[in-house]
Amino acid sequence: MSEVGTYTVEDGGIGVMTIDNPPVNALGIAARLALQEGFRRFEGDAAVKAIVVICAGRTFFAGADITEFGKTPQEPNLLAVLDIIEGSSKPVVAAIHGTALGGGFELALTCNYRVAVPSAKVGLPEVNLGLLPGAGGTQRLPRIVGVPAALDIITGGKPIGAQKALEYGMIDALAEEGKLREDAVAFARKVVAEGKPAARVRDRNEKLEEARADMGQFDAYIAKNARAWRGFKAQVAIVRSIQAAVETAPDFDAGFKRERELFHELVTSTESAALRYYFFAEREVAKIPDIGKDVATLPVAKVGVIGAGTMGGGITMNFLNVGLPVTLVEMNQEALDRGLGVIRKNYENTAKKGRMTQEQVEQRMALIDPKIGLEALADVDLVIEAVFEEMSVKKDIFGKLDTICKPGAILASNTSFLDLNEIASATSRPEAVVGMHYFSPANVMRLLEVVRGAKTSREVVKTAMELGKTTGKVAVLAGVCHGFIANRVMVQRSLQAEQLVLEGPSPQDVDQALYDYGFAMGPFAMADLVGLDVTTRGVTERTLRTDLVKLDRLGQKKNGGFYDYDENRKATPSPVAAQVIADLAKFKGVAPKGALSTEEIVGRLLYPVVNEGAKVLEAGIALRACDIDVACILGYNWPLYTGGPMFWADTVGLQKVVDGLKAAGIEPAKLLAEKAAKGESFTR
Ligand code: 3H9
Repeated sequence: MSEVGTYTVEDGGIGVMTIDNPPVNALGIAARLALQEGFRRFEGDAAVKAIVVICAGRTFFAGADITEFGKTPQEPNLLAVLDIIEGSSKPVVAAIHGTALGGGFELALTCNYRVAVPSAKVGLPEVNLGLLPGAGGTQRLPRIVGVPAALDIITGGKPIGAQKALEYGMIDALAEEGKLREDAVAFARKVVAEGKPAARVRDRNEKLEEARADMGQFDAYIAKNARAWRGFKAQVAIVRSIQAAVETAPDFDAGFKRERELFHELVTSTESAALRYYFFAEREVAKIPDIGKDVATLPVAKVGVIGAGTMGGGITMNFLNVGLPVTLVEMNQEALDRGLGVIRKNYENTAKKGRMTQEQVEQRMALIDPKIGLEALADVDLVIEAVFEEMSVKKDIFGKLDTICKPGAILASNTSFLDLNEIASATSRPEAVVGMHYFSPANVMRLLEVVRGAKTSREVVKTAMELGKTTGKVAVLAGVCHGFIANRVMVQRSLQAEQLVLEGPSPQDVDQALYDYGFAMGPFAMADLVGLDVTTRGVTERTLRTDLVKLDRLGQKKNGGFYDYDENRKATPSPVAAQVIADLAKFKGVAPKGALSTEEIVGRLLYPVVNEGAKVLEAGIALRACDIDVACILGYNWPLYTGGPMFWADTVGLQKVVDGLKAAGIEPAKLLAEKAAKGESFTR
C-alpha cells in the first residue's frame, strides 16, 4: 500500500489510481512511489484493461516538487515514472481537474489520453521558475500543437483553460464538471471497447516535419522577443529545445537529450535559484508569526476612499475590479469629476484593447458612489485615506473619521513615509488604524505594504493582508518607520547615484550600469521622466535636482533635466547638466575620483540598499529578508532574476558587500557585518 495512492478496479477492467498528496499533488517522492506502485499493480493484473490516473484534493499534479531541486534525487525520479507510464502495455487516461502544470502536464502528455473538466487548466509554467519543461514538455507539446503555438505557450508560461486546450488538442475530451472520475472511466471503457492501438504523443512527427520548412523561425522568435526577455535565460533555452525537437524528429530521444542538457544548465543557474526562491517568497510573506488561523478577519463589503487623485483613483479601481462598492470622497465637485473621469478613461482604454467589454466598464463605474465630504463614510467597513502627504492634514482627517465612521470600521492610511502611530493618535481607536501603502500606479503595481502600528489589532492586520490578496496584490507586512520597507531601502540607490556623479561617473554611466543590471531605467532617466520639480518639492538644501530646477530644467517635460531630449524624447548627454554637476561638486568640495567600472557602480548604488535592508531587518520593520526582496521586486521593479537585493547580496557574498560599503565610506549595518563575519547569508 502506498502512502498517497489508492487503487481500485472498476467495471469493465478499468484500473483507477488516485493520488492524494496535498496541498497541490506536487510530484515529490511520495507521489512518484504511489504512481510506480499503481502501474506495477495494474500491469500485473490481467483483469485491468485500461488505467485512469486521477488526483484527489484541489488539483491534478501541479508539477515537480520544487523543494526537491538542488537536493539528492530520490528514486524513482520523475523521468523514470514517466517512462513507466509511457511504456504501459495498457491504455492510460489522465483525468484532470484544477491545474495540470509543469511536470504534472508533462505526465499527462505521457498518458495516451487526457480528459479534463471545463474548469481545469493545463500548462507548462516552468519559465516562471527560470526553467524549461524538463520532462519532455518541449518535445511532446510541439508534436501536438505545432511549433508556433508551442513557442508561445511554453515561453509564455500561462495556463490554458480546458476549452482552449481541447481546441489545441492538448486534451482529448471534456468531462462534466463534478463527474470527472465517472467520465474518465467511461472514456477508458470506450477506448477498450474500440480496441484501437493506444497512440503515444512521442510518435507524432507531422507537425515537426512541417516546421522544417522554416528553420529561421527560431532565431526570428528570439530576436522578436529580445527586449522582453532581457536578462532571462530560460526563454531562449526553451526556443532552442523546441528547435532541437524539430531538428531531430523523428528521433524523440535525441531531442529529449538536448532538452535534458538545457534543463540541467538552467536548474543549476543562479537565475533559476532566484526565481524559485521568489516563488516561495511570494507565499511566505503572507505568513505572520503571531497571526494564525485563530485570528478572525473583519467583514469588508463596502469601502471608502478619500481623495480621487492619482493614488486614490488607482486604489479605488482595485476594489471595483473585484466587485466591491467604493464611496469615493473628495472635498469639491471639480476634483471628484476629474478623478471619476480618469478612472473611466483607464477602463475605457482597457476596453479599447479588448481586455474588457463596455458593459463591464459601466458595471465597474456603477460601483462608485461619488461624494463630497467625509460624512458620506459613516457606513463603510474600511476607509483608505489617500490625500496629501502632510501630517497635520492626515491627523485632521483621522480625527474626523473617528467621529464619523461606525464602530469596527478599519481606518487605513496610504501614507508612504509618515508615522502611522502619530496618525492613529488622532483617533480614540488606534487598534483600527493601519497603513495600506500602495505603489503608483496603484491599479497596476502588485505591491501593497500593510503597515502595522504599535496598537493595530491583529484582526485589522489580517483583514488588510487578505484584502490585498483578494484584490490581486501581494501584501507585505511592515513596521512603522520613515518610508517603511520599499521606499526606505530604495531611496539609498538615488542618494548614492547623486553623490556618485559628483565624484566622476556621468549620469549616463550610472543609468547604463543599472540598466545592464536589469532595471528598466536608471535613476536619472527616471527623475527626468517623473519631473525634477515633482521630486524636489519641499527640498530646501542645494542638490543637483534643485540646481537643475533653478535653471528651469524640469526633465522630459521642460528643457531637459539630467539629459537633453530631442523632439522624439530621445535622450542625449547634456553639457548643461554636466556643468551643473561640476559646479555642485566644487561647491561641496567633492574631489573627482575618476571613472568606475560597471560592477563598481552597481556595488556603489546597490550595496547601500542591502545595508538599509539589514537595518530594516534588525529593527523588525520587515519580518524576513524575503519580505524586503518581494517589496523591492514588486514595488520598484527590481530585476526578478536576481531574487531581490537580499538574495542578490547572498549571491555576491556578504563579505564583499561589507568591503564595498567600507570602501565607499559607509558604515555596514550590525546585522550585515555579523552575518558576513560568520559566513552566513540572509536568504540561503
Ligand atoms: C517542473 O515541473 C519541472 C519539470 O518540468 C521537470 C522536472 C524534471 N512544488 O500557490 P499556492 C506549495 S517545475 C512544491 O499557495 P494556489 C506552495 O509553496 C514546477 N510546492 O496555492 C504552497 O505552500 P505553503 C512547475 C508547491 O491554490 C502550497 O503548495 N509547476 C508547488 O494559490 C499551496 O500553493 C509550477 O510551477 C510545487 N510545484 O495555487 C506550478 N506548487 O502552503 C507551481 C505549490 O506552504 N504552483 N506548492 O505556502 C502553482 O502555480 C500554484 O501553487 C497552483 C496552486 C496554481 C498549483
